[in-house]
Amino acid sequence: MGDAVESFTLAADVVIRVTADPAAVAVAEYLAQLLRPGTGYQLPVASVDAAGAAGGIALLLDPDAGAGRESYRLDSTADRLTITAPAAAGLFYGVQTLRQLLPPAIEHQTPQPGPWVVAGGRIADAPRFAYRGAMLDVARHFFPVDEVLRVVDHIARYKLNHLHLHLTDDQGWRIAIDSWPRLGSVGGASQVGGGPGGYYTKADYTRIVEYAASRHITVVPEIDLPGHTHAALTAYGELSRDGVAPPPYDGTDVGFSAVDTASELTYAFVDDVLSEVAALTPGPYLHVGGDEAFTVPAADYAAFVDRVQRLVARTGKTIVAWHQFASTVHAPGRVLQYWGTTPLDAVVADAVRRGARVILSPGDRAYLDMKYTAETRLGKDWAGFVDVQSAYDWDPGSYLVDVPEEAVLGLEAPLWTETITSVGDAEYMMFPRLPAIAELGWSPASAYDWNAFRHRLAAQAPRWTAAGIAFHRSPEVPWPAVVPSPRRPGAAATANPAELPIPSVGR
Ligand code: TNX
Repeated sequence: MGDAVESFTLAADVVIRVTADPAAVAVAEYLAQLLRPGTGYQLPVASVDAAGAAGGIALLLDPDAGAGRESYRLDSTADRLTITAPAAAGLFYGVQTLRQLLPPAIEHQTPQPGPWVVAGGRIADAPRFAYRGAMLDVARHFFPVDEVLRVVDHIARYKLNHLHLHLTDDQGWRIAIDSWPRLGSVGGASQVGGGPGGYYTKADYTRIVEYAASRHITVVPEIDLPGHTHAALTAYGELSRDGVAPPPYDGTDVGFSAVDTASELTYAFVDDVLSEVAALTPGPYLHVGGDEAFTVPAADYAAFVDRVQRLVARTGKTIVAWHQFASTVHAPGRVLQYWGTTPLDAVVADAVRRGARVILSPGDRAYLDMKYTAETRLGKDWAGFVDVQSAYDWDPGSYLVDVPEEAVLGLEAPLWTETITSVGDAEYMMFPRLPAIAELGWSPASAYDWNAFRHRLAAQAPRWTAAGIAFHRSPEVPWPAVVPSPRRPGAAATANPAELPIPSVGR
């Protein structure tokens, strides 16, 4: 790779050719939309079967190509750039790699001079983990649909494939439920700091789900139970232990609330809510929280979990819960999300022996709401300060003692929003840690290399700036002194030529 003679140059008349398959054509249209603003080119999409020149860009489905539906191959030669994959998901990740191979100016929303050169060579690529996620807490502060879609685009850029939405908490209930309509209208009308809150209608939620699906991202909805339910109680006091609806809560304490686990009405409520959310959600997972139910006695908690696990099973979904579920009875297929800060958790290891799988979100590694340093204006510090090296320098596959890699479904970076009030704040906490977590999810452990990573990460900065993302300029990363402006026509054009083969960030 890197021989200038072999490079592919995106010319003004380039056509994107694609296998005649609806999902593949959608990826080709997505690629055209990515490239049109910065290049100013028309970039028509045509079938590979159509007559005409064979050059340009081709996205090809080939059932025999690659290793798994998310894998792809990218071949760059002087007259053709080809992405080949067994499924549309792989084509989509190949497109994200192509985007990284193009000059950063491609991220601008107005035409730039180019030239649009991709170094020649072949990349064969596939993810390490099946579950690569990010979480947005829309309960502590509400984020309108358009802002969630912007976050979806950020996570798509780094080949993450799940968006976990923390839809309910003490400070707000954010999803319309037809059978319990006051959850949205009353439970949604609050947030941390006393703002107006808000909630997603079913159409809003579906818009998020469909937009995410168009980026090969599965939405994982979370209804947090039995704690973190104060907002639900403001709407339906009969679900609480004293039967009285409390006033809304706009503080940031945790662990004080719970539904009445002894009441049959609670199970009718849980059944209705989970059924409606499951029906709206095409993805396989339903997250039911389970964290910090400090006011529920252990025996009551265990009995509640047993019933809720059965209710989720009836929806046909796979249950996900925070790792506090680990002590309770096993349910087939259940997934525990680990947010502890120590690799040693005998209860989780035991749950894994009984058949649970895990998603890794260690608080001191993967939590995007932890401050980078003591000076960080936003965030919390209960799990410590998490700058980029801490976020990057660990191995999800071998992190938990007595938990084999086969039990690790993947990892997720959660962004809790007690202190995050805008999408700009969210971006500041995500960048540059989100790409660090994404690389751990995608690349083989043999490719983890902090020193190489921080250089590739530095090269991403102009892309973020072009996309309007204000990021944390961590002193651990050798950022370019000045963010380069779009190159002069005819200037040398290379895409990280010295650094291939390299993992998901900054190919
Ligand atoms: C713990 S992590 C929580 C959340 C908070 C977060 C803040 C987890 C399952 N529960 O309720 O928002 O810490 O960092």
